[in-house]
Amino acid sequence: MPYENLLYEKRDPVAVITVNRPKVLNALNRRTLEELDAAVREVIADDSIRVGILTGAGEKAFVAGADINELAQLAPVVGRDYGLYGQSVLDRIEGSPKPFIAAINGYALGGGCELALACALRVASENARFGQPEVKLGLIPGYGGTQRLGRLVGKGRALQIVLTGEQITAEQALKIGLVNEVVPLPDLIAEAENLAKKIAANAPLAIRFCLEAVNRGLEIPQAEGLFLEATLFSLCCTTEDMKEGTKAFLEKRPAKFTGR
Ligand code: CO8
Repeated sequence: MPYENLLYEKRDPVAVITVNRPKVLNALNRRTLEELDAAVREVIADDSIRVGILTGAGEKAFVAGADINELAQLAPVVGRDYGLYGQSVLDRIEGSPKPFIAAINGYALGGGCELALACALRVASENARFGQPEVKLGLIPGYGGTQRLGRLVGKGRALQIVLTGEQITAEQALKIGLVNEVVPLPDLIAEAENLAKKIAANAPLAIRFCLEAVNRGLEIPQAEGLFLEATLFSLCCTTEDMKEGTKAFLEKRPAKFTGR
């Protein structure tokens, strides 16, 4: 798919996806959402890519939410379908066998904050601002904000963000665990790449199963989660990478993982 509203850059083993509508602060319209869907599939399908980085064009916004011009026109049934479609794109990011890192370079509001929440890790620049301002538009969050935010920062903090619609700073986001790190804006992509490369140095199947165990584990009782962990652990024991990883450690050399 030729991208009109995204930049897709391969820097093996990392792919950087940049939402590129800076005139509207990278707001997500339907076309952009479809392109994001395609780009995420591209990351997942490409064997040379191990981690995806999501960011926004310019120095002002990551993504300032769903495109309000489109939202204003939505009829109920279409609105529901559109909401479900957006959720499915973000679900694909969260459920991806390869981690995505949000490199948040400015406003992450509404659907933009929700996009960041769907990623495995979030690195923010000092000027980043977070919020779920939907209530100011007569709406509620529609791309998972009522669900993922509470799971990440706790119910009380999530409700404060969702009910007030107010923005919080990068430092406040760090304090409540909404982001993993805060760095100066010029260092943002380098730091996201740095994290990505640390992850990419590890065994790909182990990374995949960690994502699965943590994500699924949060949705099921702990006893079932522990059972899932044991099952995935044993699956790791069948991989060439586990043999290589343990052998390399004992031979005091770096492991060469192949993802098999
Ligand atoms: N959609 C469309 N256009 C936008 C958006 C947006 N979300 N955000 C900014 N823009 C546009 C502005 O209209 C403006 O355009 P123009 O230059 O033509 O006037 C341009 O971007 C620059 O913005 P501002 O002039 O407003 O810049 P400021 O620095 O003054 O303010 C803000 C920056 C605070 C980020 C401000 O632009 C703002 O509040 N934006 C809206 C943020 C928002 O409410 N986002 C949530 C949208 S709702 C949502 O995301 C729901 C997701 C689930 C959808 C489910 C579907 C069914």
